[in-house]
Amino acid sequence: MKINENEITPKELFEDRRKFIKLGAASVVASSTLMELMAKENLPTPNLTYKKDINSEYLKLNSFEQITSYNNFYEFTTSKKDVKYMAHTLKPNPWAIEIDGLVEKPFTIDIKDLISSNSLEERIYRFRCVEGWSMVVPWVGFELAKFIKKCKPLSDAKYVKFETKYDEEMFPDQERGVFANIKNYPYVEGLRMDEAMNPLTILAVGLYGKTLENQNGAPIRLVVPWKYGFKSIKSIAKISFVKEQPLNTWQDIASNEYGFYANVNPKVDHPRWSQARERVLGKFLKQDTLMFNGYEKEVAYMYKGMDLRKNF
Ligand SMILES: Nc1nc2c(c(=O)[nH]1)N[C@H]1C(S)=C(S)[C@@H](COP(=O)(O)O)O[C@H]1N2
Ligand SMILES: [Mo]
Repeated sequence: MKINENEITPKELFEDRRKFIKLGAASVVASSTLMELMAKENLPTPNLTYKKDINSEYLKLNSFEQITSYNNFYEFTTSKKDVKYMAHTLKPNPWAIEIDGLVEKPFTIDIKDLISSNSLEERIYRFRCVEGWSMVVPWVGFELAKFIKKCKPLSDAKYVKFETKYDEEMFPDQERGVFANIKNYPYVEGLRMDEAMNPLTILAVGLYGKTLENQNGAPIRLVVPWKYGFKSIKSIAKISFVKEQPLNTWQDIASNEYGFYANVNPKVDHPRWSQARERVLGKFLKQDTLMFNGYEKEVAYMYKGMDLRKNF
């Protein structure tokens, strides 16, 4: 699969796929290259146009199958394996996103317009859940900072608050509330303005070149790679610019266990388990968890002088 261009379109990829399907049929010996090409056939058909990530760290990607089959999305169920079978009730199109709070002028934008008004790029990031598992995901999206500039926040906007859509037909647990933990739907998350403006923070609309599957937070979700996964709120319907630090869903549930910052930190354990190591999806052995999930160089300056044990 030779793609030299920086810009790749679904059409180019598709034609490339056809080429090696032909190669496969003509080939008698299953060479390792051929096996690799065939493994790549498990990829979804891409439908987004985006700039590729050069993957300068040579991170090994988790498969599309892994990323889309093991999910935390409590609006459906607490069973990570079942989310994908339940998520069909989510209807991500049309989908309005409301911008309000401390901005020059509140507005609403549909996901289609939001996507077409931003050039998309791939971001290959480590993703670490507070529960101790992790993966590497090729997200497709755009920098939140670029969108924030268009929102024209006022100078007293110190935090950005995100909310998942509230719709009992789409999200069965919002109505039933049987999965105990979350009583106060919708799911809420927040970032300090500098964290929201950090170039690593993205709004993701796809992965592996395809629009997000429902189970991964269609049609748009936050991705903050140096923080535990629960900060990366899914299926966002509202973004508010606020003065005070928002109370996020997991703080609301157990503030002694989940803080506002939730920066990945191998030295600060969860009260009930160690955070020193993690299991990458699909791997048997655990590996060391990295400070700020491996993004220390890019983000540590924002927390200088802060006690990371208190501000967990
Ligand atoms: N709305 C909403 N967003 C959410 C969650 C959720 O339950 N509801 N779970 C969080 C947690 S704990 C994790 S680890 C990630 C999981 O993302 P993934 O399923 O795409 O891997 O989503 C986060 N965003
Ligand atoms: Mo998580």
